[in-house]
Amino acid sequence: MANDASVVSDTLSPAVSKGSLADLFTPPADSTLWRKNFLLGAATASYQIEGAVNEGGRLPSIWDTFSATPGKVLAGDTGAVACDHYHRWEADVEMLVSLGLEGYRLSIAWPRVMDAAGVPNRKGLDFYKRLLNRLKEKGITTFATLYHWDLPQHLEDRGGWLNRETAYRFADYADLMSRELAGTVDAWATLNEPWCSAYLGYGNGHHAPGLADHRFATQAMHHLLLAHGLAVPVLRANDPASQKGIVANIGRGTPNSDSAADQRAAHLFEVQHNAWILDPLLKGSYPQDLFELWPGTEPLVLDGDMQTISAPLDFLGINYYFRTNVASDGAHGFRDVPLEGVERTQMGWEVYPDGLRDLLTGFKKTYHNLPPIYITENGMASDDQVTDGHVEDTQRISFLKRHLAAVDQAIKAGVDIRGYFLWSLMDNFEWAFGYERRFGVVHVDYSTQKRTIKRSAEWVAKFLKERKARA
Ligand code: IFM
Repeated sequence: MANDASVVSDTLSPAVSKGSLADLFTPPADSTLWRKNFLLGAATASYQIEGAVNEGGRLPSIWDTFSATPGKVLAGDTGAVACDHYHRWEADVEMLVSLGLEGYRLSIAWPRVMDAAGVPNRKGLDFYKRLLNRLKEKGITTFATLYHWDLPQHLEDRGGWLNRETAYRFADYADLMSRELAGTVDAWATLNEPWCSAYLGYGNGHHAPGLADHRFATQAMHHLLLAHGLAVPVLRANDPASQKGIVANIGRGTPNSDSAADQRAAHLFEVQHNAWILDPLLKGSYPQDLFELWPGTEPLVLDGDMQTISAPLDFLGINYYFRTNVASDGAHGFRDVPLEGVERTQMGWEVYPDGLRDLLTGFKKTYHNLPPIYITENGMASDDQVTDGHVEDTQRISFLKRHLAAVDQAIKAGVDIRGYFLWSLMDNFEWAFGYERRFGVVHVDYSTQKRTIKRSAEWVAKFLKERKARA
């Protein structure tokens, strides 16, 4: 493949070897991140990197349909080619290994591995088998997510996540995957960010399938969580040695003033972003405040559902990106009040590492059964350019350092955090923002598919090399 990703752990670029930016990334000597059992890896997702949407018997997903609909994705971009990882996976694994990364979190495309009648697609299964086997051979710890938003279109045609039946089809899919891939996956995550699937997909329509009704969002969430709950025992039965969990994106909401109304608004923001998912999983019930925010949206819940949903987890994956400053909207809810003069990323998201620490320590107090945590995504987008073969993504180096410091603080405050995955290994299809927003620690030139290691990746590699040498 056209891959310029040099073996960076042996040949660091001069700026990095000289250590001129040392203070930007290297954690302090007393940081828990130096512990060699703290897993450091990178994450990706199938639709965002694979491409090859019509190859090997893959069926259409809701994101193929959505991105082909004019006006839904910036510049009309689609995941049809993406990073062409389906064809370039071997070089991409080499690149990951060359960076010294210890873990890789990927997702499996449901429409690639099963047809509408539930018949396995051998070609699709073989792709993931080869990939996961290679990662194992290379000593990489593998986290596989079963659902990172690419629902088969044929299921959406029957109601998607609004149809309870989809949860049972998901359990069948989890059964197939865990029988086929047992032994190659260290940790299974059922769902990635059910908040995004339910709210962005069915609540405000910014993501596929593009529906916009809060009643749809709460019902879709219930079926997503049910799908998770039905899948966990199946995964346990088929692949007992692996860990089983789920990945939630969490949001920090801070009040715009000390007023009781704004404090309440910040509370409701966090209920909508965090408790909506974490309460059913860890307490077995939905937070009633959610239905104050969205009156009349209680989902249909059948007997036994909440028990199924709240079965014990081996780990909880946490994805964190930014905070939102909010005020009361004068009625039942909140409105965003963007702060002036704060550091932001290419997404316009505020850089706010304390939010990660505060949420994690808060969850420890709220949920007495909080499972061990992996930060399964954290990172930032910047408008990165390749100049003379390099990408000077200094803001990202600083972002990563500050968020890793927040993780260290949370660990020191007693939260059991076992690892951290950068989002993302490489630039990729950023959903409604297409290819414009670059989250990778590796740059992708989409016209040639050339990969270029960014400075941030060099720094992570340097740290991992040093940590290995000290062990
Ligand atoms: O790119 C996404 C990813 O698919 C899910 N979590 C957030 C990332 C950045 O928006």
